Amino acid sequence: MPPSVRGAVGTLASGAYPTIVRRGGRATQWTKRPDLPAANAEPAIDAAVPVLVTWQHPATLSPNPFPTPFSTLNPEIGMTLALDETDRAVGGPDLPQMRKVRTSIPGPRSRALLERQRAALPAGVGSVLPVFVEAAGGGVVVDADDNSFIDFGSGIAVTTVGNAAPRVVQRAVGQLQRFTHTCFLVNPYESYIAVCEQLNRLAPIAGPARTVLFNTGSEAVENAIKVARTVTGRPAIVGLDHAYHGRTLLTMSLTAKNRPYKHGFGPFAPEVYRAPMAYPYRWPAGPENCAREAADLLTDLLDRQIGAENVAAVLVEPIQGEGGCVVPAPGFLPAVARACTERGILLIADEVQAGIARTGDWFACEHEGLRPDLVTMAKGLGGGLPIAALTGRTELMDAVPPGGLGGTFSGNPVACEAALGVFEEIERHDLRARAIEVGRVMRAALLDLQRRHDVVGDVRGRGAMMAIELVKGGGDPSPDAELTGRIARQCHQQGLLVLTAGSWGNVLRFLPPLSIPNALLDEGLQVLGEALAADA
Ligand code: PLZ
Repeated sequence: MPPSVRGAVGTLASGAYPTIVRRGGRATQWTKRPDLPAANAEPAIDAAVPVLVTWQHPATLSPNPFPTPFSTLNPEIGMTLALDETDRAVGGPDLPQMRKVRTSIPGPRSRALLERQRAALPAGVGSVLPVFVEAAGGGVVVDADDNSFIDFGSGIAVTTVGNAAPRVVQRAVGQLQRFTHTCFLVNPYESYIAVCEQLNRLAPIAGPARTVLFNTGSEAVENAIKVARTVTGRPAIVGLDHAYHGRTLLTMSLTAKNRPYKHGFGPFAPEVYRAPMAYPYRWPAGPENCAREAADLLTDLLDRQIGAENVAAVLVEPIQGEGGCVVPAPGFLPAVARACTERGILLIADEVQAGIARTGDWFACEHEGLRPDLVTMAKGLGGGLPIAALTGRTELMDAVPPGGLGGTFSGNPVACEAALGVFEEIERHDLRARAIEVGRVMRAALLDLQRRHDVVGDVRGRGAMMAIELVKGGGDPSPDAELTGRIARQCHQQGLLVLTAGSWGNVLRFLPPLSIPNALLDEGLQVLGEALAADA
């Protein structure tokens, strides 16, 4: 295999010309350039698509085409390319869109890598499915043994626009060539501002907004609380049962579930309180009473137990992710918002998982017309690169004095470009509409499964954020985590990547990338149906 270089290709500089261009599926057009020798040709490449290119440079054509260090080639070809001796797979939407299981799962290469992992990493780091990834894109994840999985996980709702999405890759690669880091606190750059401008425009905030960038969802939530405490001068933060907000001390304290997130890690941050979640399927007095009763319990917690004058903010996920795609009973969130407004308490919407087009709108808050004071986001924002944001009403965000918000890597320029690429992908492919369509297809299939299997206790979610809750069945709604684990494993064996969730580990959730082709979406749901039929 000749050495090759790989990268996002723009216009090729004259003097350097490719001899081979490989892209996953689509045909590459070739057009001759008169100034090049007839034997060579320059491909007219869709600038948005990353391709695998094998180069011959005029200076190095023979006898060995590749003696020149690539660092000297790079300026001439005008892009960042990595030497790739092994000719590995290229990800993105051109990856063959198919389910393919050709080894046991995990296969031999993944098992060998898992051995290395066990020898090098602590036991506390686990994986849902320990197949080691080589490439991903469209609706598939391809592993080191050349198995191709249908992706119903998106790396936990991150690659919403698709893995290695063309605009994300192209922008990130372009930025890597210019500069990789300055620290925005030292020298600013435009892309950071462009991301903030977009989020100020898109976020469901009433009136003018400001945005600050971070690296992780946890960090965004931490900073939302810093802002809320600064503005109100109050200490207490109220979260909800079944919530997940992160693994840092404060966000872990706000996370509801003990194992595996909190056990042994206390003492936790003080002034964190928890109200019941308006969880319709498990509300004792039935879903019809859920919103009102849950809102009453929240106000009782605020007024009687904590004292509203001590509460800085109420923190809610508009759809709970790790909690099992729990959509709050309709009316609950608006009631929470009213309760907050009446008491001078800020409402923070944690849109880290549900935001950025996943549920069919830019933000899940929009489904109930919610206008929170502060919104956190991460995951889908960077198309796979680590970036997070906090957007809030201007007068709140400006309350923190200069220097009070920041971080060495926060708003890294490569991640900012990736986020701009995400916005472009969402607009270009109308991905909000796509999320609604994906949700329609999934809901219909899941409701059908519920009709056929009484262990499917609940079907819920919005857009491309759907889940089923598995129970004992036969009228017994007790959670069945064992069954859930078995179904997940069976799906994995059959080449479908699904995630589990829920406070009792009995939820299967489905978060496909919006770039998934319909045929794969249907096939994935079919695999799930077969797994249920074989077990339940
Ligand atoms: N808020 C709503 O879903 C992250 C956690 C994966 P970070 N959820 C996935 C794991 O087990 O660590 C999440 C979330 C909501 C905050 C976070 C935290 O985001 O980027 O993982 O810090």
